Amino acid sequence: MIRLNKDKILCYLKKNEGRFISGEELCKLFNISRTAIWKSINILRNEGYVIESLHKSGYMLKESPDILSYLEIAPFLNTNFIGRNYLHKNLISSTNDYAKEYANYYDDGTVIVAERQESGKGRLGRKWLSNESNGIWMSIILKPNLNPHDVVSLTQVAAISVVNAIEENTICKAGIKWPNDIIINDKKVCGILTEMSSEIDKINYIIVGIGLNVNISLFPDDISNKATSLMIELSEKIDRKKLLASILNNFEKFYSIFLRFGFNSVRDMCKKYSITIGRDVIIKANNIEYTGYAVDIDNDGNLIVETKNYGVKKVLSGDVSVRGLLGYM
Ligand code: BTX
Repeated sequence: MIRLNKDKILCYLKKNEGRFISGEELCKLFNISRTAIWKSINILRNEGYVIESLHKSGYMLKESPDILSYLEIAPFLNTNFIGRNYLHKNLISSTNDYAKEYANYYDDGTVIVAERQESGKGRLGRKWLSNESNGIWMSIILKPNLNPHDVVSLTQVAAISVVNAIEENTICKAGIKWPNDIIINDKKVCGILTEMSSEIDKINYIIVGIGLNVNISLFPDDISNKATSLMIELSEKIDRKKLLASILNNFEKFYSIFLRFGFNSVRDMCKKYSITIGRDVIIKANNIEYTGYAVDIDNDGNLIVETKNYGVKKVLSGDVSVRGLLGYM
């Protein structure tokens, strides 16, 4: 993974944070010239690293920038395959679109992270605000041996991973609006967009796109009443690196359980965090809209809704609005 001189040097400076490392030591260690060292240090400085240099003492790393590169998140990552192939982009149109374009070339578990997206996507052609470097905008490429029908439940596996990561890193209480939104205090803090390429009974690949609002301080008027960020909820900046690694750690754990034992093995957790069960809901699916009361999530991950006019309905997908404090959301 670490191929570039600047990355090797950065790794070494990180290991020795707070200590000067001489140019000579770096030259010997990586078998490169002093000019190459100096060039690499300048590249790192341009990336935002604060590196002090002192004549005769060498270089010391003083501060790392708030970026989600592999070297920044790796110290917190304890996965075997999720995120071990990792692409970090400064600006991209959409991590999901990029992942779809190159999915055939990348390994199972590859993660694409962007600092900013120009055309972040929600479901059904909707837009996802993600044009600044203040959230976690990423896609995970998966190549499981699953039936295409299981993909709805996979979205919920991603959702419980995000909720657990939020719990591990903050004091926020987050819930899941079935199947793909993470909600805090009745507002959306994260959306999940799962896309796939499949044949009738075989999946070629699945892209799980996760958009988590971390350090956004203000939303545009059109979504300010329904969107929130962790920073807004906590009135403080959150460490995106630890949070991202924590999402991937949780995802590998729950995804592995899910692949081995099926959705039933994570169903209790999905129910525990659900803000949909026990609430009035409006379902929009296939151009039909109906109201009802959400009673359960079944063994396959479907939402079970008791309706007035259509009896008990099993909802496999579609847009679900939940009645909350601020009306339906
Ligand atoms: P969704 O269709 O459920 O939600 C989209 C709707 O949410 C928008 O129509 C808007 O009302 C509102 N919205 C837009 N931006 C935000 C935001 N930042 N926070 C809260 N609400 C917002 C949810 O779709 C799925 C979103 C997935 C986003 C990720 S980011 C990484 C990956 N790449 C990509 O292009 N999409 C996914």
